Amino acid sequence: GSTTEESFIMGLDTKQYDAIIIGGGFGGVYHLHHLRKLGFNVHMFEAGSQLGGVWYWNCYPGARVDTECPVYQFSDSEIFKDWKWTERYPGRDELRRYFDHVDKIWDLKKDISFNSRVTAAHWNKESSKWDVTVAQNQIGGSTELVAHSKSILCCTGFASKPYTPPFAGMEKFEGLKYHTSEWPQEGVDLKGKRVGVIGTGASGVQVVQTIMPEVKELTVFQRTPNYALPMGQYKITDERNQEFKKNYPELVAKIRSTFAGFLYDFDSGECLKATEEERKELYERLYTTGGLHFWLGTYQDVLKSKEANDTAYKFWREKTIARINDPATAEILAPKVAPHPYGTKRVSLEQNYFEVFNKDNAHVVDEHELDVIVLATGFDSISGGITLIDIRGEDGTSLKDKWAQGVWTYLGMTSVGFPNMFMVYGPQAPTAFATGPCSAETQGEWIGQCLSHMRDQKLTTIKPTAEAEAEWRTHVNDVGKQGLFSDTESWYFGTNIPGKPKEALNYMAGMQMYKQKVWESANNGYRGFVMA
Ligand code: N01
Repeated sequence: GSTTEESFIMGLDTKQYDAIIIGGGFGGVYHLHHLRKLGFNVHMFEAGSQLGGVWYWNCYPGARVDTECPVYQFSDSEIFKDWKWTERYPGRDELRRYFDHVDKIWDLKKDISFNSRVTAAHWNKESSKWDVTVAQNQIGGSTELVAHSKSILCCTGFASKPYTPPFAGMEKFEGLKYHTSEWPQEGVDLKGKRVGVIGTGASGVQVVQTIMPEVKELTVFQRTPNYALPMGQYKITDERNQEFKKNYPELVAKIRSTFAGFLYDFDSGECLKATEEERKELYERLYTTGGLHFWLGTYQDVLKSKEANDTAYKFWREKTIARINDPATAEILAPKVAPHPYGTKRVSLEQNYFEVFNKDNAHVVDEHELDVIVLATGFDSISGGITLIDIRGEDGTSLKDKWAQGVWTYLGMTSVGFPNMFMVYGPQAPTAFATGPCSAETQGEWIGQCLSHMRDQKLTTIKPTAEAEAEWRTHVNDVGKQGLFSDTESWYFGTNIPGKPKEALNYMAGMQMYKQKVWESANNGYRGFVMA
């Protein structure tokens, strides 16, 4: 019989599936729904006790998305129909509620095991299936189960493996310390405390501006300034929600046509060809629009030419130092000489971050006595969440070992030696250069069609060829070397983790080019793959 019939006969109790999804964020949730709709027997394992992925774990004060609504959401109008956003950039709690709402509409929970961390996945040659080991935490202890599946989907997100640098003497610190992504779900009382925040990325900026009013003293340890832009937050009224809904098909079509899955694209002009006035006018408009417009909506050559880039940095710096009272502090937060080109590290959105440093009890420094340390020190990004799992392929080699000197994938979704393993929102795909939901849906449609094709053709395995994989790796890294990004040390290239090879972890040619590439393969008999 067909694969679905087989799974059905075996029954759920034997833990036999067509697909096991690892992780319940945007990627996992979309794939569970989509593959189930296509008739597959799918099950999700999620380490947390609720859906949301990063939006479950990152409950630190001020956690909020940097993508405005109605972009950071699924395109299904059934989901949007009875949902209302309250803010232009929704906060973490609202996003968590959104996941509960999605669960209600798509009826997901019946196929999810929570508090269930996938620790290993080994390809079983005899059965041509994955044996998946799951550690389940329940009240009264933890148990381990092994489930079997024809395919596995790593929907582990790009920021699921927190990174804490090995700070000398940290073990002697007697106060409380938390990494932002491991913040206690019940919260931490910071009132009257001397708090230190290490790291000024997106997480650090949000923590700093949020906890300032309650702490006694705030010390921010900055290694590199964050060229943060004003968020331009505002309330979303009922009327505005209605407008979104009325125009939703057009909005979705637009989102699906842009470079990064936003509602806007880079400006079509060229910075170096524009006059001083034209440039000023554009920068002013993008900056005051709020959000990431002054980054991903500006002239494209700003991210490619140093000369163009300098004009953007100068503009940003002037705007920023005007908000900081003390010139020495201003020089730390927005130095005269840019430490790296503008926008080549992730630009964050802030609400009153720079004003925090006008308070007498806030400092940016090096050494201090503290009660609480907030580790906003980032993640072993993009590949770290996948290699955290002991994944072993055809010849028993682990994916972690295969990737020790660099990431190898074909189309950012598959890897030689690991049949029927798909990665969603992982390395060598648009991932951090596209919005999460847009990536999830783009890759989900491809994976869904691929698995359906295999079912129709009665095929058991799909694996990429070594040539196709090598070609993709070269292409991804060639694209990564274009422009100014690769000159800057950042998690985009893995250089935030000591010993991690420097390489393009994202496919930076944009979502449209990515779609073209993946569908070119599918439409040509899954070129670059061997199916059997
Ligand atoms: O992590 P980061 P993050 N000594 O890696 C510093 C998404 N996100 O959690 O820049 C001293 O960006 C490090 O300094 P430097 C988003 O995509 C989104 O903030 O390496 N400092 C840096 O300042 C984001 O980009 C949202 O010099 C050290 C900081 O720690 C990604 O997740 C919210 C150090 C790490 O910043 C990661 O953001 C939050 C050391 N040894 C996250 N090691 C929203 O949508 C590291 N640092 C709003």
